[in-house]
Amino acid sequence: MTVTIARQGEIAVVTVDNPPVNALSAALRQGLWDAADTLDADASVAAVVLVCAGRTFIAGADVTEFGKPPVPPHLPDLVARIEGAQKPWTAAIHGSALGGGLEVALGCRFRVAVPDASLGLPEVSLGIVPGAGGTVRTPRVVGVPAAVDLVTSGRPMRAAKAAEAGLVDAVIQGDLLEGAVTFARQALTRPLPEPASSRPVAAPEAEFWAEQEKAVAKVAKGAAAPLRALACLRKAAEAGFAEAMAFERETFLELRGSDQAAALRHVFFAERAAPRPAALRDVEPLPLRRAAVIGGGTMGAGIAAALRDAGLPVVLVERDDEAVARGMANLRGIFDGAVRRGKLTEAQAAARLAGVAGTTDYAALADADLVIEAVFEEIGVKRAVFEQLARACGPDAVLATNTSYLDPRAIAEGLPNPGRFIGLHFFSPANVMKLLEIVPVPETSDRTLATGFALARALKKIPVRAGICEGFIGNRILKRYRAAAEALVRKGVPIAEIDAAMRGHGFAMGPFEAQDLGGLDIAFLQREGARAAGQDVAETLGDILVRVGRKGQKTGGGWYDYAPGERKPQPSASVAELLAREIAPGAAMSRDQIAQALVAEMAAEGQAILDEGIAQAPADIDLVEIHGYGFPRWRGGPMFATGIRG
Ligand code: 3H9
Repeated sequence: MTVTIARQGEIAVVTVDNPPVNALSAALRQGLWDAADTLDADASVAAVVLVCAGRTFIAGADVTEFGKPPVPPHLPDLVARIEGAQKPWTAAIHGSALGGGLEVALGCRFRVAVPDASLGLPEVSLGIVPGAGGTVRTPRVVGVPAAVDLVTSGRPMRAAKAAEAGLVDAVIQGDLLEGAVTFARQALTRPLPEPASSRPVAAPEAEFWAEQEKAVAKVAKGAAAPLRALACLRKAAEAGFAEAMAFERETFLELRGSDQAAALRHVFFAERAAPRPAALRDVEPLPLRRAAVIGGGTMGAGIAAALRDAGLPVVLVERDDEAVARGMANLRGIFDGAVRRGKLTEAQAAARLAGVAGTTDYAALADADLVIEAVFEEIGVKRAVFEQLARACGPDAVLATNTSYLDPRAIAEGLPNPGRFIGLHFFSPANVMKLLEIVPVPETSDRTLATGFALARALKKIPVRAGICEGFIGNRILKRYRAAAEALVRKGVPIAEIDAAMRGHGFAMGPFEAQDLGGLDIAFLQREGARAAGQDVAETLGDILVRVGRKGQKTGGGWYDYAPGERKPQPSASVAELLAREIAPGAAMSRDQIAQALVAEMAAEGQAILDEGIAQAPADIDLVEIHGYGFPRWRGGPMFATGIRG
């Protein structure tokens, strides 16, 4: 049974039990409807508490039903049924009340929640708007500005903040059910508040909406749902309840069938499948209690910060005292930045830093469960590190390299007990970027591999298994993307036009702006290294720029010029002159054609990567591009966008 009814005196307790997350399947909707009928008909019931079994309150509509025709009872009707019940319902919330779950709670006369509960309307992240009154009841309960934030950002809020906003009537310390029953009983002694649908809503001026539109569009970068949600909220503020409900429903149904919603559902399920690969289902990961990082540069410090954020104590090893001090300063910089942005309190930042022991002594690694090497990308340097690790670490410690371009097999060569070796490729800044490429060598044991995935879960990252090739999945596609963008420049498409096309497609930055920000010299040095090793690597346009010192923003110019202290790219006459001989005159391409062409190149490389077994599935490639390279989420990734699925 998904819905059961129990009694505590005159209070009826309706319990929803629909694992894993109590999603509102057709059976659950029917069960709640029947419960409302039963309890309305029972004169001995004075009030109702709605509570959920398992790890969470109702987490929303059942996303797996979205591709199918809707089955009655429809959610908006169910919410109205609960709101119109003859006894007041109180939603007792733990875990997450999201989307349709929050809409059901808004149909209840009261909402109470445990302190760590979160409440939100994340529909826009699925390419839709709330479809059961979320945009209509929320502003009536919390006011328009708070509703705009909840609905257009999709970000949930914690119970305390929800209580401040008026979304939650009481925060329950201690046992939720007991507290909710007491609350419901006491509420019977006071006059009942109006149901949400009957409450008035203060409509802001036109100017407010114009400002919100601008702000929402800026963040949405081409995603349709946030602006459509804003339009629903405006309707809710300016029209009557019934008209606003009809408008919301129409918008919901239209968006549910849209390409963007399909793409976002694809990403939703891919993200949930990624941390738990089927092949490792029965493999127990090794415990992760103490971690270590070798190298305190930007990458090493970022990895150490990520480990600390997950609560692991960290040993940071550098080659001399000065480098230890620099590494610790890098870490302090990261945590100070988090304090400035309001992500950590001073005390939390101090505790994070205090959990890092900087040292030059490999003996400090004796009891580490996991060591991640993030030293200079030079094979000799890395191998020397692993020789020391082999001596210093316990035989079961997982030893990982964060190399981005070297062959992990060469790094692991000669390592005793190589089953514990693995590549863990983080993206910079490592404490922020969600992607983690997990790169086993042939000797890597399943247990080590499972430990890599367990680490990703602990760090709240999206893990993707990658095979061994130059650049693994992400940087290999990046290389192709950049080469394709250069090829367009050679055909005469202006650099700024290509960047504008990719921004227009939903990327935060175009390929040339991004190189100017990150520096052109890294890829250049790599190509030079390959040339020095006798490989036939063609001269790129980027090479021409680096050879005259144009390495990007840090040298005042790369693909663009930059005024001193400015980050705004200005088309460069010197670049035009430097590249003049390489460029054929004026190929005309629309921005749309440019973006399509470049995404097609990414997908073609993705297909090659699949064919070679470097990636396991197209969805993995999509996750790499979305979480590591800024591919617009609402397009589903390059594979999904070009129809390569499955
Ligand atoms: C909506 O409500 C529209 C309405 O406004 C209008 C209707 C008319 N449906 O994330 P986890 C599965 S839109 C189906 O790993 P956690 C998930 O695939 C919806 N399945 O757990 C996974 O399956 P498996 C708005 C769902 O503890 C398992 O549950 N709601 C749904 O880390 C565990 O998931 C949302 O967008 C679903 N709605 O996090 C909420 N949700 O085990 C989306 C999850 O087979 N959900 N599954 O791989 C979440 O944010 C998280 O799941 C949650 C739990 C925070 C609840």
